[in-house]
Amino acid sequence: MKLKNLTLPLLAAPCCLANANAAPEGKPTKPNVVFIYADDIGIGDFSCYGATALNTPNIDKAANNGVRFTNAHSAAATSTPSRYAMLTGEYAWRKAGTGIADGDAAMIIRPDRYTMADLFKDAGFTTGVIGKWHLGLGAEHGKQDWNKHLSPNTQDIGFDYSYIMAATGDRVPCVFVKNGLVENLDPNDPIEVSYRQNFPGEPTGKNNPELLTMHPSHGHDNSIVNGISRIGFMKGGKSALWQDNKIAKTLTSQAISFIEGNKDKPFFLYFATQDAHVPRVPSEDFAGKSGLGPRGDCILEFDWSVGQVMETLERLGLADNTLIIISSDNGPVIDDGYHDGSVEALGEHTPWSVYRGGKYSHYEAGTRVPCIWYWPTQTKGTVSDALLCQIDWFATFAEMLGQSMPEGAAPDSQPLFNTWMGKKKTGRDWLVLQNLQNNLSITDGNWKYIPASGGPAFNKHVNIEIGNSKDPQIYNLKKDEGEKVNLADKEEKRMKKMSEQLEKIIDGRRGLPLY
Ligand code: NG6
Ligand code: CA
Repeated sequence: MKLKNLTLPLLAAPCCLANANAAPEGKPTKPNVVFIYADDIGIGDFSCYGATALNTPNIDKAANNGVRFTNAHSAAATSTPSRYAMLTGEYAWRKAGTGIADGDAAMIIRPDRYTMADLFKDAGFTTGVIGKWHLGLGAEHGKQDWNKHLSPNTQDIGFDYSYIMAATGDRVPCVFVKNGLVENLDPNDPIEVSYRQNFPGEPTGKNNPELLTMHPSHGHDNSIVNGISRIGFMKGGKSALWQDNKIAKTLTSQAISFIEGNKDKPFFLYFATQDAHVPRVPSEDFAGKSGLGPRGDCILEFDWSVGQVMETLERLGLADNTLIIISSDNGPVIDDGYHDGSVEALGEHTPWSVYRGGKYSHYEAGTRVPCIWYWPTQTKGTVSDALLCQIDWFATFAEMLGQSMPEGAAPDSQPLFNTWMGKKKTGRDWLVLQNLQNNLSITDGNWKYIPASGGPAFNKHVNIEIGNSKDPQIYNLKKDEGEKVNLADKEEKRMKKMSEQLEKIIDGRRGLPLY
């Protein structure tokens, strides 16, 4: 049975939802929500978080008038599990098949799952997703016919409108999918996709490096699209291929159109940009502008996208009652598979701020991401160091909307609206996080415990400490934010307690008061 069929009576019926702008007497009402998700952008990458080599004025404006979080986490150190957890309110490690998804993965969130988009829809909002998806499409892995309507798709899990990249910029198929259909496809040039083998006669990065404009540093040597070799093989669909230097502009104009088209009714927009994931190909307006190579240029372009959204909301008179959230799906990485000059140009810039690790990592820089909540009439330019996680947005939105959820929905999500609004100082008591190998850690208050596990301590390709170790680790984050001193020898009792706590959480929600 569909979970969503179990919906309890609404606390606020959709009929009672006024247009976001029609708030009586300036009282807070249900705001529009625009959630702008960056990809692989770190907590040290914006000027409002202390970066001096980059200037991000639009994001800074949101921070200066919103709430800037210093201890907010994505649920995982890579994209697919972070996004899964955020949209379902369930830790990704509870569900098999939520690791980094191939471009031909089947839909990971199945239609019977009650999602954050369903919640907004039930509350009377129009819902949209624009940008990087990376949570699979279609019924069966590798069995999609990309020339037909893909089903199930994002519209089956609560999004009224979708304009998405199936997976990532570095994975085939390199096309946009609009409401389940590949955009601009010529039926005489059908698309074929395989993650197992090449199509006869098609060039690859491995065999034809002379055709490349950007060379892989590791992996990424399969099919060549726009002079860039990708992960996976594809053939055909020439008219539908995206142009890499136009992705940010295309997605931003999609976001603007969505807002314009829904200006008279409440809306929820999940705007998932591809900046600054590889391959990094900024538009000509930003290429070379940061002095930090393409990664820095893409961060500037991300800031521009944020500015475009803000300007649109202001122009339409919606800004005062729109909650803008800016965050990232995991921590930073500099060389994630292409020689694009970003390593050489990095200089003194520290995308990971003072934290250890980066994307893929157990350490703080894996998941401690930039995060800003900005609702002009309700937030005031504060900084919060509460322990928080994107997994909590689901229950927090339910709280904000006064909307009940079906039983069993968003099981790991905690409603913390006042904390996200900067009105309360405390957040979660504890938080479980996952690294690339889906190994878990637990943070409780000031302490972080990383159980012993298999898997590499360091990945030399990306030059990041992944943090796996055959020995347990425990850090006092209050005294040692850089996780430099492993106190395992001194904190045996605490580790035992935290280990038991983690086991209980893994074991299910039995006997453990989660909220
Ligand atoms: C890795 C890719 C990396 C990136 C990552 C997913 C290789 C060698 N590396 O497997 O480039 O695509 O997957 O990134 O293929 S994420 O931000 O979408 O999780
Ligand atoms: Ca990512």
